[in-house]
Amino acid sequence: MNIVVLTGAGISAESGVPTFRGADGLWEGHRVEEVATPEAFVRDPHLVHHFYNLRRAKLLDGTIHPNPAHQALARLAASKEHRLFLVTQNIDDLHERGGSPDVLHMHGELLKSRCTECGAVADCREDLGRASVCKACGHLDCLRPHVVWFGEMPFGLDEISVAISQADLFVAIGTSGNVYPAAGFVFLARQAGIKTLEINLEVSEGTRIFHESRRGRAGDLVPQWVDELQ
Ligand code: BV8
Repeated sequence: MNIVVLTGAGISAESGVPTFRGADGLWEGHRVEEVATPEAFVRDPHLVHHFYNLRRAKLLDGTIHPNPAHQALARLAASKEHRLFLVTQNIDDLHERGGSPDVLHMHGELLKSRCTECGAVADCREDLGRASVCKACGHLDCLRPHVVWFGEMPFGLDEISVAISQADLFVAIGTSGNVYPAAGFVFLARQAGIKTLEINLEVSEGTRIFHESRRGRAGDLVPQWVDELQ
């Protein structure tokens, strides 16, 4: 079976990565939608760098590890009976650390920087700031997190829609269905006549669109679901 899996912040929640709407989308009193935008970066680059530097440091402080849901998807990727296309909204590296070989980060990656002068994308495991220098072009004060902000075009949309059109099953795991275009993928799947399954802790914005919706923690339900497929 060809399976497309879309994951969101909920799959990393049990690993200790806070979700966006768990704290009703607030960070230090700012709405995430106000901090994660190109306008915010122009208006207050220090605030936006600080937002990502804190999250990057937390991801790298040794307390955050892949959970059984990440590991189950890696098992699915290795199975011979199925072809898995894994796309995540998350910018953490827990799918990779959980063993998934191919992960499409449609909203970018926290552990990468991008140069606004030359476009170079580089690994980034330390704080970024206005004093940062691009190793590719040598410019100063030109690095930003390699993440997709609100109002910016997500990565891989064509690849994702092709994968959905060729899939037998579309599964959304740990996402509230608030953010587009990711939240629209289930409609694409329904239009293509594909079976759709949601695995989520709570009822989401998209629950009623899915053929089946399983309520519970990803760490419990995803390994069960993958076992059912074997
Ligand atoms: C776009 C990276 C144009 C950065 C993120 C006005 C102006 C401009 C745009 C818009 C606008 N109005 C609407 C839009 C579109 C906008 C949008 O959707 N806004 C929302 C707020 C309405 N989208 C965009 O701007 C996108 N770009 O539209 O470009 C375009 C696009 C296509 C075609 C043509 C033009 C770009 C959006 C990307 C923004 N960047 N992340 C960063 O991380 O800092 S989004 C960020 O928030 C995440 O990546 C994620 O996508 C989203 C959070 O969503 P979830 O992952 O679902 O997380 P959430 O906390 O909401 O839910 C967690 C769920 O897990 C919950 O349901 C919970 O119950 C569940 N859960 C919790 N624990 C568990 C669990 N489930 C299972 N087990 C558990 N243990």
